[in-house]
Amino acid sequence: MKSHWMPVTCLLLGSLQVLLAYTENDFLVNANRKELTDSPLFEYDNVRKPTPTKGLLYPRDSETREVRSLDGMWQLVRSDPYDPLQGIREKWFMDALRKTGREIISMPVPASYNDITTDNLRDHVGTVWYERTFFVPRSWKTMQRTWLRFSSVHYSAVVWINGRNATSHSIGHLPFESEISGLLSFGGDNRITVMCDNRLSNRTIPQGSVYKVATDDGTVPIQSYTFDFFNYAGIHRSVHLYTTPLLHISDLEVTTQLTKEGLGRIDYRVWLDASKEGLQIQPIQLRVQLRDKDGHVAAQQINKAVYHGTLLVPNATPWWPYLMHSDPGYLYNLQFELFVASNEKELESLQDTYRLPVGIRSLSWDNDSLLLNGKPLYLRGFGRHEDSDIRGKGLDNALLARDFNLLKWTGANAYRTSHYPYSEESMQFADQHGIMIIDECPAVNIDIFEPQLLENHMSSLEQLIHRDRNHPSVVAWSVANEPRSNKQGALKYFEFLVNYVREIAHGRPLTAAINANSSSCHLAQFLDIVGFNRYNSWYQNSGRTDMILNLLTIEAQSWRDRFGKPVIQFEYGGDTMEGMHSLPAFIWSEEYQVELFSRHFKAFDELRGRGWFIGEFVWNFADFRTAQTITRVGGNKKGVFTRNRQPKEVAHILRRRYFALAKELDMFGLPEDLTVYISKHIHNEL
Ligand code: GCB
Repeated sequence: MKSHWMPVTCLLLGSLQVLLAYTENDFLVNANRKELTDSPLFEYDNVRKPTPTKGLLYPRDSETREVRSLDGMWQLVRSDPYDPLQGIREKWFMDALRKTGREIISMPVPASYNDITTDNLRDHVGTVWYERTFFVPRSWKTMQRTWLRFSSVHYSAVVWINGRNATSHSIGHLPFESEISGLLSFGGDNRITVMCDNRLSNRTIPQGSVYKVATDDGTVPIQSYTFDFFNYAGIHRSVHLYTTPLLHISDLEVTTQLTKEGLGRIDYRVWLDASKEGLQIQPIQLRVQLRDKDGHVAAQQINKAVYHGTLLVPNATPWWPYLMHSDPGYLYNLQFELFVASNEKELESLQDTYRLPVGIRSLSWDNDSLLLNGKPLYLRGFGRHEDSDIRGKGLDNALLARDFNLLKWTGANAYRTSHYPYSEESMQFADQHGIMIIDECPAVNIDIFEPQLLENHMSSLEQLIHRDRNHPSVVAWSVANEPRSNKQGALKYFEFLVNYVREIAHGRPLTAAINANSSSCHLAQFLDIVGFNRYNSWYQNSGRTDMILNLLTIEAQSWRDRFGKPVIQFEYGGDTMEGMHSLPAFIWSEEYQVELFSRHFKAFDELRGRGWFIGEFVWNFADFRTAQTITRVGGNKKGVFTRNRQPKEVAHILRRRYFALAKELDMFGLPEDLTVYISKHIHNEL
């Protein structure tokens, strides 16, 4: 049995380390990024690999566990941007935040805090403090442990329960948790306080900088970053309390395979964890049962004192992507039950149960293709953002459901989680609907390569892979988006990074979205699939849709010739104001977006014929908010859908292409509403 019980002293040490990161120096040295871009070349021999994360199973009810949501209305206090650590010095966590005398703002969780109020909280730099109270029943005190789990706080967080430090974490979009049994008042009211810091530095993932500017009202700190989306912050995803028994199943890992004959194979590994009292409990056996959608047992295994094994599933129902099978996204339920010796001699009692949805499929790749269940894939989809009006990057189930309906309406079969890990709920949705995911870590636009950045970058990938490794929908890990990979410093940095990620890749190929040229990129040589972003007839040759076909096919071929790997275009597109029309097409008009897409389609078809071009991804699924710049009208407008999730003209064209591909590649029938009646003589057909 492997225990990762962590004494409170350790937790405190962890928090202290996070707090130490918040010295003024750490941020203000970034003021002059230009100077730092010419940093020396580093050796990475002494770089520490991240300590593997543990636990963090998605909180699920079972006969041995309870889950409570702490979502709802919290209270927020903002710190002085000139003095972000005041609350730490003055110990604001020791009492209710209203005692600070500062303005209390009602703040929904989950949500970004930026677009909720009507004042400049939107552009706040530094820390904000969240607080709420909650009740814990008396019954939770005995025979179980209580855990506190955050699905994501951006960028970093320190958490206190009833004034005592509970946990801390940095890097947004990733979950963290901690046992809080020793900090709670059972049968009473409890207070949770969270300090959230949105400041980015040269060493955060992603990078950014804080510098001071002189304004009419004095000097103020400003945050700047090169990535093209708003740095929303706050408690972005759900907060849960959950209970486990004193000895419980703390972590699970599954890998699956499917043979040509239809035999499914599931290899699993189970980790147990015990509190001090739980160490006395004797595990007797582990029962692993695979149940199909109707609840029938498809395979099972009973292990005594062994916590890994293999289930064989004859005539398995495979997991298939959307539009590759009539029943896509088939999931089994894999049930883990831990039995222990009960008080009465020789009897066993159920100690813990956890159920994990599992899709059975094989994933493999070679120098030409990516294959699922032995079939070469052609990925057609989007780069996206978790972004919406008012909520910012806050999880919103209505938005999630709408987005998946739109994805399926367009006939897409994949998307990239540009440029950070998306919510766990969206990963579950992708599994259920058969949408394939290129799973990206938050390393967007990194450009100052150095050892501490590398440590954080590795950690972001370790946390991402640990969180998502059991999802059948994940078909590749993306290690970065548009790093400055033409710089000399990128070579050793990425060699080290990719070697590390290979050790933990859990059966997925590695890719990245690259914007350097094939001749100067130092990253692509380490990848399994080469992904590039290119804005032909937008950022280059603006207005010239007659300059796409040649340039694009020549570039894709150059990636292929240099690296000999499968190639994907991860981004192409152009900003488009909904409702703006122009004949002939003019940039920013809906007609221009249609023409630009259509020319790309032609290039993609030419490339598909060459046998190694395996995917096309539009930038972007929907319009999204960015920082304020003169090149963005209310945000980035490259969406096929508006920020409100309504189609631009191009959405109908893209839909026709994606369904045409489904028909051509997987013999799928076309939806009836794909074409409209025109006349007896003109068939608006595919
Ligand atoms: C890119 C970036 C993406 C931007 C996009 C654009 O290359 O990867 O984050 O939003 O270009 O629209 O400029």
